[in-house]
This record gives sequence, C-alpha cells and structure tokens, in this order.
Amino acid sequence: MAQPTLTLKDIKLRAVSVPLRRPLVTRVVTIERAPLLLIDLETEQGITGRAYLFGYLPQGPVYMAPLLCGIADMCRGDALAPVDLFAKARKGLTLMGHEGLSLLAISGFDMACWDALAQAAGQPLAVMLGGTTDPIPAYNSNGLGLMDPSALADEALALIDEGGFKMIKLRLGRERLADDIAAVRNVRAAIGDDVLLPVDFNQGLDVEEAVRRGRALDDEGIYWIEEPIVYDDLIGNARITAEVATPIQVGENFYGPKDMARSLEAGACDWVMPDAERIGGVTGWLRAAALAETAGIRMSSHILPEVSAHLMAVTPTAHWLEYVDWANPILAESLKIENGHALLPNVPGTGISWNEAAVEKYQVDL
Ligand code: SMN
Ligand code: MG
Repeated sequence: MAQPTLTLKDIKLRAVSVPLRRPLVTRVVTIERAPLLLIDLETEQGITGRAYLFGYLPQGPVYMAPLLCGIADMCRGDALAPVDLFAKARKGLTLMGHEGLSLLAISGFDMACWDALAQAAGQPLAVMLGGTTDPIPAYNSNGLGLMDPSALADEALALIDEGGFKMIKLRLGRERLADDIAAVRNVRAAIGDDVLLPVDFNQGLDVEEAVRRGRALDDEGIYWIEEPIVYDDLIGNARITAEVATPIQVGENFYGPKDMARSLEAGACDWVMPDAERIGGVTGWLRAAALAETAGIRMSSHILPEVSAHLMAVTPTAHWLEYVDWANPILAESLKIENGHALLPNVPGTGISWNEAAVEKYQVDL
C-alpha cells in the first residue's frame, strides 16, 4: 500500500530532569538525575516522530535545543527522507563543525524522523529496517558505581534479579589499583562465575596506568575494559589494546562512523559500542554497523536502550544492548526486560511516547 510522503511541519522540544533510581558514580562525574531533551517531530500528515537525547550535564538539553530548532528551520516542508535530511543538516552546520553538539542534534533529529517513518509504515522500526522483533541480549548497566565496596555485592545481586540479567557493568577507577581489584572480587564473589562482568573506567586513567590496571584485571575474568583513557587518544588506546589481554571496548564517544573507522584502523579497540546519539542517529548507526561487520568486530550499544534495541536487531555483529532505566519514569511504556533480553515493543515506530503527567512533573526550563 502506498504511503503518503511525510513532510516536516515543526519540532517541539521539552527538557526534563529525571531522578535516577541508582545514581551513576563514575571516575569523572556523578550523575544523580538524567537531563533529557524530549523531541516531538510533527509532520504535515499528523504523525509525530519521537526521540530523546541524554544531556549528560544539567545544562545539556539547553545547549542542544537551539541547534535542533535550527535544523527544523532548515528542513521545514521537506520530505522526511532521513538520509537526505542528514546530509542537508550537516551541510547547514558545516561552519560550526560536523562533530560535537552539531552531531548530537542531528542524531536526535534523525532518530525522530525514523520513528515517524516507521509509524507511517505501521511497523516497529526494527522490522521496517529489515529485521525482526526477536529478543535482544541486554546487560544491566544501572548503578554499580564507585560506591562503598561493601555495598557492591548487594547491588550487583539486585541488578541481576531485576530482569534475569546475565551481565552487569562495574565502574572502576578508584585511587588505588588494589581497591579496584577488591571491588571486582567483592562483586565476583557475590555473582558467581556465570555472570559476565565488564568494567568501565570512563576515560579516567593515563596510558601507563591503564596498561598496569588492565594487566592486573587480566587475571580477574573481566569481560571487557571500557574507555580506560581519554577517548580521542587512538595511539594510547592502541597500545593498551595490544598490551592487555582482556578485550578493550570503546565507542560511546565516536562522533560519527568516520571516528569508528579511524579507531578500527588504529587498532584502538577490540570491540565497539557506539551511542546512537553521537554516531548519527539511525542513519549513522547503520553506516557504523556496516563498518563493524566489514572489520568482523562485535558491536554493542550505549544507553538510549529504547531505540538502540531496534538498531541491534539489524546489526550484523550485534553483541550486547546496554540497558539503563533512566527514561522509564517519563515514558508511557518502558522497554520490557525478560530473562536478560530486551523485548522490542510490537507497535509502529520505536515505541517511544511520553507519560505526560510525569513529563510535567520533571519538566525544567529550556
Ligand atoms: C556512562 C553512560 C552515561 C553517562 C555517563 C557514563 C557510561 C556507560 O560510560 O557506558 O554506561
Ligand atoms: Mg562507558
């Protein structure tokens, strides 16, 4: 059945600050509330595409909103063809730069476009992209930060219990290596040998220290070591990847598929985990997934589990979906987890829509 072409009417933005059930204490920052920018992309045909961007900083949504409004101004009245609009928005922002906030805004716009298109097609996004809605292996990435080591075991068990998870992620980067090792052992003693345990340093080490801690962790049965050092030091990451046996995982700070290509070329990681909001939305993700397949590299996702679950369904080397519950309070339907898998909602689009009462409760100024 022929579908009417969707055309862009307008974009409505709201910001919310949602308290996290379990604060995220990392080496570099403690996040207690999720700053989210909610995007409602309205079409002339009456379909509204939805997506949200994670703001990282309390002011994050305020920084991103004007760029999104600018993109909507550039594209108002245009056919909702994400590949074309992606190129047009990039061109329009060229003099500001293609990466950074520009790409975050373009990614949010792109995700909302694809949601509208999948709604118009009457299919879940994963199905519209050529995949199925089969369950997606997911790990629980809530909590488990740099907390009092004695509290780690209980939290680890609670996290596994929340959805029959087979994998949880521990944040590391305490002052002393010995304390990181103690944290790992505390958690391992509680969860047993069958649950996978990756760790995340959130870019907190220098190269020497990353090699030292990485080698020590090689004896601890760690599933992956994530972002040991600053994300854009490809030479340093390549050295760590060569000298540490445990797989090195990076990608949440890839600004577009080109960044991923550079990382792969430099041998700066074993595995990749792009973030839909930095890699270029659905459009950028699909291009990155092709690179990972060509390189034969496993690809996981970073936060935004609602849209990422659809993307993992069409990723040839799909590995693990990162599950966080941060947006749950403001979503009308939260992503369901069962037996360690995310269940894709069998509704048209991504399944993202707002719980308006909660949005009102947590709304902050833009
Ligand atoms: C993370 C996610 C979101 C904000 C800060 C840190 C973390 C992760 O690196 O990978 O979950
Ligand atoms: Mg990380």
